[in-house]
Amino acid sequence: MIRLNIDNHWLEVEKGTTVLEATKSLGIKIPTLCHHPHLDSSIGGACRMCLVEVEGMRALAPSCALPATEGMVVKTRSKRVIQGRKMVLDLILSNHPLDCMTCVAAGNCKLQDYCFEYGVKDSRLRSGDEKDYPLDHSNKFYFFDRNKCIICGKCTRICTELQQTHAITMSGRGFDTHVSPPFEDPISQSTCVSCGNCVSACPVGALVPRRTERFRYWETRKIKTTCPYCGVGCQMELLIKDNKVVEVAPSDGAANNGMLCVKGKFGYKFIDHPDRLRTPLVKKEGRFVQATWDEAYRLITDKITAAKDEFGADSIAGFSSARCTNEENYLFQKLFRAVIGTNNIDHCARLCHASTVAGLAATLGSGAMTNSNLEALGSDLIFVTGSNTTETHPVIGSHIKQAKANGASLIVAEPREIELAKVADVFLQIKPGTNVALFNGLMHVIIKEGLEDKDYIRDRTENFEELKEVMENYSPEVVAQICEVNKDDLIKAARMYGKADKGAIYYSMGVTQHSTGTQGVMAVSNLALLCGNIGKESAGVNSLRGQNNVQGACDMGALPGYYPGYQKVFDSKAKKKFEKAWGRTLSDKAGLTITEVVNGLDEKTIKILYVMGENPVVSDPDTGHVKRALDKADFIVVQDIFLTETAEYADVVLPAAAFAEKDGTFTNTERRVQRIRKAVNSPGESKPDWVILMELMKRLGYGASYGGPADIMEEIAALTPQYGGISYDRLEVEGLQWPCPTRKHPGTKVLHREKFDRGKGLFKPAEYIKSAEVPDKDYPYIMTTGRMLYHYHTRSMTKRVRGIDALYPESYIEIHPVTASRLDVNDGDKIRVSSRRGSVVTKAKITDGVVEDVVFMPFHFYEGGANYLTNSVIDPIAKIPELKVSAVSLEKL
Ligand SMILES: Nc1nc2c(c(=O)[nH]1)N[C@H]1C(S)=C(S)[C@@H](COP(=O)(O)OP(=O)(O)OC[C@H]3O[C@@H](n4cnc5c(=O)[nH]c(N)nc54)[C@H](O)[C@@H]3O)O[C@H]1N2
Ligand SMILES: Nc1nc2c(c(=O)[nH]1)N[C@H]1C(S)=C(S)[C@@H](COP(=O)(O)OP(=O)(O)OC[C@H]3O[C@@H](n4cnc5c(=O)[nH]c(N)nc54)[C@H](O)[C@@H]3O)O[C@H]1N2
Ligand code: SF4
Ligand code: SF4
Ligand code: SF4
Ligand SMILES: [Mo]
Repeated sequence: MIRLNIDNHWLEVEKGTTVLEATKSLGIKIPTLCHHPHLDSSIGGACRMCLVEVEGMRALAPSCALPATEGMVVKTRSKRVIQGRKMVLDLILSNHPLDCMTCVAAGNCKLQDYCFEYGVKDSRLRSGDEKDYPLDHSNKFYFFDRNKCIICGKCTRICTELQQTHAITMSGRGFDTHVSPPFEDPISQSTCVSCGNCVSACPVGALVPRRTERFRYWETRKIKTTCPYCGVGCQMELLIKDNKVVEVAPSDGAANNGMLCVKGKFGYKFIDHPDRLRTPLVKKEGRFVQATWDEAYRLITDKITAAKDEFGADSIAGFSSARCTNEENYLFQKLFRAVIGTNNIDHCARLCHASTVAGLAATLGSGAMTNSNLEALGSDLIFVTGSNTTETHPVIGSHIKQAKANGASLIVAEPREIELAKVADVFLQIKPGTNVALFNGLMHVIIKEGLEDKDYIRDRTENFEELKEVMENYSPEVVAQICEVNKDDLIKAARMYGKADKGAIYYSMGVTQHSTGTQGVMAVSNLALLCGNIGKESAGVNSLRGQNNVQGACDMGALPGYYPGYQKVFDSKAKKKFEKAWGRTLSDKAGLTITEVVNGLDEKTIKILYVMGENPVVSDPDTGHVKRALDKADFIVVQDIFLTETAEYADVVLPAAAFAEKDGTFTNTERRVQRIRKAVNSPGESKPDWVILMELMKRLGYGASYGGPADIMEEIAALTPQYGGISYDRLEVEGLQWPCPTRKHPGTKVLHREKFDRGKGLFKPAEYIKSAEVPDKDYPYIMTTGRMLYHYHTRSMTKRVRGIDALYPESYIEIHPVTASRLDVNDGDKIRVSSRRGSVVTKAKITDGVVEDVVFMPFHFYEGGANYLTNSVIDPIAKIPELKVSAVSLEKL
C-alpha cells in the first residue's frame, strides 16, 4: 500500500493506482475528456484536462497517467490547477465550432460542461479560420464530424485496445492530426463493425448516433437494463423521452465491462415500431380480426378445456421463450404442469444447447458455462471451436481478442475462416461434422506426450483408463484425414492446450447442433478434464449460451423433463415437492421436445400448440415439414411482440410487451441473473407475458396472484436451490451468478472448484460417427448454417432496425471462388440451393473463408431461408437437430 496526501487528506491506495483513481475514493471530481476506466492508464494524458499540482514537481501533471507514490502531496483545486485547466479548454476551443445551440450532443458534451464549470466562453487563441470538413455519414448508425473532434484519441484507443477492431486510427501529424480509417476511406469502407463503443465514449459531438427522434439530453431519463439480444447479458441504459427509447448507452456491468455491440447499441428501434401487435387477434374465416382480451382468453380456455377432456392433457404442448424473463418462463411451465397437467413444454434450447445440458450433466453434473465472461482476459490459452464469437457473442469476442493481444495463445477449430481464425496461432479448418474426431485427436497427442494433468486425473476424475483406450485409435494421421486438417497443426494445437496453465475452451453451435452433438460436448469435457482445466479461474468449458435468457429458461424448467432447477419430473421426491408447493397432482411422464411436438402435430397426436416468443416456421429445421405440421393443428396460440411467420398459422395471437416495457430478470451465459426494468409503456393493449399467463391460469381455475415479478422470483427462489438466495433487492446492486443458494451467498464465479456436482468428473469417451447426411452425386456440397453479426435469429426485431435491414436485407450463401467459377457464378448472382427437403433461391457471396466443397448460409431469412433445406434428423440423446450439416446441390439461375 502507498500513502499519499490529496487536498490535505492522507489516504492509502494500492500500488499502481493512479492519482485520478485515488481522488475518486475521496469523492473529488477531476475533469477528464480522454480518460476511460478500461483503457490502459499508462498511456493516458492526451487531453491534459485532469491536471493536478504535485509538491516538488515543476509542471502540472495529468492525474490519469500519474501513478501514486509514497508520500506524494497533491493539490487538485489550487489556483495553478484551475489556470492550467482553463488553458487546456482555451486551447481546445481555439478551433472548436461554437455551435452548442444546434449541436445534437449539447447536454451530453463534456467540453460544454467544463467550459460552463470553468467559465470559459470563448478562446483567446482563436485563429478565425473555421474548419469545414465534410461529415462522414457513411456508417448506417452514427456519423463523424471532424470539425468537432478534439483529438483526444479516446475513440481510436477504444477501437484498438477494447473493441480490437482497428477500424480507426489517428492519422496525420501536428495540426493535421485527425481520426480516420487507416486509408482515409469513409468509415463504412473500413473494418468497422458498428459496435458504437467509440460513439458512446466520445466526450463531444464528433461521433454521434444517427437519430430518428429530435431530443435534448436534458429532456431524457435513464433506465438501467439488460440487452434483449444475446446471452452475453450486457448492461445498458435506455434513454427515454416521452415514452420512447431514443438512445442506448452502455453501462459498466460485470458481464460487459462497459461495452456493447451493434445490436445492443443501435438495435432498439423495433420497440416502438408501427408493426408492434397492439390488440389480441382472432382468426375468422382465414383472416385475423381484432378481439378483446376477454374474447381471446375465453377462446383459449375453452379450447384447452375441451382438448383436455377429449384427448387428455398430453395432447397440448407449449413452446416457452428464451427471449422472455425468468419469471415468465417459470409461469409458463407452471401453467402447463400444474394447471393444464402436462410436461409438454420445451423451448429453443432444444435447437441450441440441449447437447450441452445432456453432455455436461453426464460428465460434470451441471450443464452450464463453468466460468465467467471477463475471465477470458486472464487466460493464457483460448481454444475457440464452433463459436463465431466476434459475431455472435461480440463483447466476449472482443475480450478474447484482448487476451490474445496481451499475449494469450489462440486456437480456432472451425470450418470457416472466421475473424478469430485470422488472428489465431493455429487455425484448424475442419470439415463440418468431425468435431469428435478432432477432440479425440487432440487428446491422443496429449496422452501420448504425457501432457495430461496426472494429479487432477487421480484426485478429481474417474474412468480415465477407458478414455485412454478409446483415444488410442485417434492418431494424428487418422484424425487429419477425417477432419481434413494438417497433421502438424493438430499436434501443435494439442501441445499448446496440453501445456497451458489456464486453458479455456469456448464452444457453441458448431459443437452442439449435430446428430452427435452430445458426444461432441462430452469430448470437449473430456479434453478439459484431461488437462485439469475445470474448476479453475480463466479456464473451463465455456458453452456460450445464445439467447438473452436461454440459460434462465432452462433453469426455470421450460424443459420437458425438468422442474425449475433441473429437478427431474420423474423423481418422486421432486414431484412431491412441487405438488405440495403448487397444490396440484403432477405428471411424472417426461414431456415432448420441440422436434417431437412438430412430429406430434403432423401425426395429429398433438392438438393444441401454444407458442410464446418463438418463431419455429423460420427457426426449426425442414420448414416444409414444420408448415405442414402446423397446418394440421386444431388450435394454435402465438404470443409475440410481432405478427411473425409462425403467428400467421395461429388461431389466436396475443400481443406481448417487449423487454423495455416490463420488469423481470434474464440469466446470461455466465449464470448471472440480472434485472430488466420497465422504461416505457407497451403499445396499445399489449401486456407483459407474465400478466397474460397469470390471467390465463386464473381463468383455467387456478388461483395465481402475484403482485409483480418480484413476487414470482420469491416463489422461484423457494423452489429452485440454485436461485435460493436471489431476490430483487439484492439484484438492485449487481447481478448474481448462480449457484446462489442462500441470502448471504455471494454467488458463484467458477463452477466445480472443489468438487463436481456429480462428485468426480467423469470421462465419457465418445467415438466419431459421421454426420447423418454426407455429400453424394446428387447433393455434392456440405451446407452448414449459422449467424451473422447484424441479424438476430428470425429477424423479427433486427429487420425492423433500419440500418441493419439496409446492410443485410436478404439471404445469401457463402461459396468458395473455385466452386463459384465451376458453376459460372459471380458475386451477387442468384443461385438455387436444393436438398432432399426443399429448394430455395438465394444470392451467391463469394469468399475464400469456406473451402471448396463447403457452403454456409445464415438462417435468419424466411425468403430463401436455410431451414427449407436443413435436416431434421436428431441426436438421440439430446434430441437436437443436425442444423450444422446437410447435403445440398447448387445451380446457377
Ligand atoms: N448476431 C447474432 N448473435 C447471436 C445470435 C444471432 O442470431 N445473431 N443468436 C444467439 C444464439 S441463440 C446462439 S445459440 C449463439 C450461437 O453462436 P455461434 O455458435 O457462435 O453461432 P453459429 O453461427 O450458429 O455457429 C458458430 C460456428 O460454428 C461453425 N461450424 C459449423 N459446423 C461446424 C462443425 O462441424 N464443427 C465446428 N467446430 N464448427 C462448426 C460455423 O462455421 C459457425 O461459424 O449466438 C447468439 N448470438
Ligand atoms: N438452420 C439453423 N436453424 C437454427 C439455428 C442454426 O444455427 N441454424 N439455431 C437454432 C437456435 S440455437 C436457436 S436459439 C433458434 C432460435 O429460434 P427462435 O427462438 O424461434 O427465434 P427468435 O427469432 O429469437 O424468436 C423469438 C420470438 O420471440 C419474440 N419476442 C421477443 N421478445 C419477446 C417478449 O418479450 N415476449 C414475447 N412473447 N415474444 C418476444 C420475437 O419477436 C420472436 O418472434 O433457432 C434455431 N434454428
Ligand atoms: S472523435 Fe471524439 S473520441 Fe475521437 S478523438 Fe475526436 S473527440 Fe476524441
Ligand atoms: S463503431 Fe466500433 S468498430 Fe467502428 S470505429 Fe467505432 S469502435 Fe471501431
Ligand atoms: S454482445 Fe450480446 S448482450 Fe451485448 S450488446 Fe451485443 S447482443 Fe447485446
Ligand atoms: Mo440458440
